[in-house]
Amino acid sequence: MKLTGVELRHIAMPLVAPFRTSFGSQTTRDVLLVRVVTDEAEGWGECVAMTEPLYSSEYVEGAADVLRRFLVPALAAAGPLEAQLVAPVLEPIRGHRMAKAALEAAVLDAELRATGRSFARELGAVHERVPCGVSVGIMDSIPALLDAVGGYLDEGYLRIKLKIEPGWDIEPVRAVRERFGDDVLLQVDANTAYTIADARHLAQLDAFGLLLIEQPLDEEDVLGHADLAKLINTPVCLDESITSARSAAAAIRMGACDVVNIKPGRVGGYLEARRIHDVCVAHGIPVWCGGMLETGIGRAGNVALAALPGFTLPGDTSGSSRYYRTDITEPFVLEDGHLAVPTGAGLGVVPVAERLEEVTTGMEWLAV
Ligand code: OSB
Ligand code: MG
Repeated sequence: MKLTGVELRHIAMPLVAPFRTSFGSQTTRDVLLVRVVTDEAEGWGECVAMTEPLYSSEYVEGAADVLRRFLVPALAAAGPLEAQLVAPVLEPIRGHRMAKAALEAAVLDAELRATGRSFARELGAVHERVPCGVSVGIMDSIPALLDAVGGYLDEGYLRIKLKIEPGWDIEPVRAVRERFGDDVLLQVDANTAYTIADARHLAQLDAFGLLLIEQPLDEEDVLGHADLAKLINTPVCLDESITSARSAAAAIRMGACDVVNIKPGRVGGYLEARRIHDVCVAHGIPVWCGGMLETGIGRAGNVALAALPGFTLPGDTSGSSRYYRTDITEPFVLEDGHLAVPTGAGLGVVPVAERLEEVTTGMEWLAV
């Protein structure tokens, strides 16, 4: 394929309810979409960077800047366009994995559309539908939390993840267990809000039979997670710390994770996400597909990835309605706690033009 140009499109998507984590509260999701146009087809990618650099160092305007100034020019200068070559071509530019992932996804989508293959087929999916969990934000009160969890269970979600932080951890977990019973698949996500000094406190979670505790400590504190894993019985899962197949291999060898959350956007793309999956499978480490409040564009790819054989735990692959009243694509709808893996060429979904116009806040065309 030959690259014709790249569109960077900013959209603002109102969330159905505020989403609060240990790093902040959000009411709107600002998303950067990348549209790659080639001589054969066009493709879409969604950048998972958030408005502010609070989950990771990347943020929407920073991602747009590095795409405009460095990534797109490097790709344009590289000769024939091929998804497998995007990461190697961009490798000299350090970091910026979320920006790189969006560009690679768009190229992969274009390539697969041109050849009529799906993301699922290309990545090695083995299931036609994937079981879905839901990530439940920090609430103002326990009754509000129980209402929210009860609503999601009624909708059919097969696993509940509670966001936790110091002051909102043991009691909310206890309350959910008491109300909904021991059979509910339940896990927690701290988004780095604790230190190793909290080990004894976190060991109180052992009583509740959680599937895992996600990223309790700092992104760089992989060794701390290995120490913590020896002090608590709840399996330790890494999210923020896993940035590549190499970092996953090191974390596993160190004993820092029993489980891995794979987010394609965080690790530089779907192809690196598959390599992380392969490393984890080889080590007997279960993986699940994380989320970053994606629109239907990112969700389509995530659902395809979640259908690989090593994804043995339900992911944060919720239905569109968990996040948005109106998605930019045809909505992903939960059926019996599952989402169907798209089968069409490429991502199998495209933005609905009128809907996209409604939410667009800025657009820029990078001609090649
Ligand atoms: O840590 O998994 C996380 C959302 C934004 C940033 C980080 C995280 C999350 C979620 C929600 O937990 C996942 C989702 O449903 O998309
Ligand atoms: Mg997380």
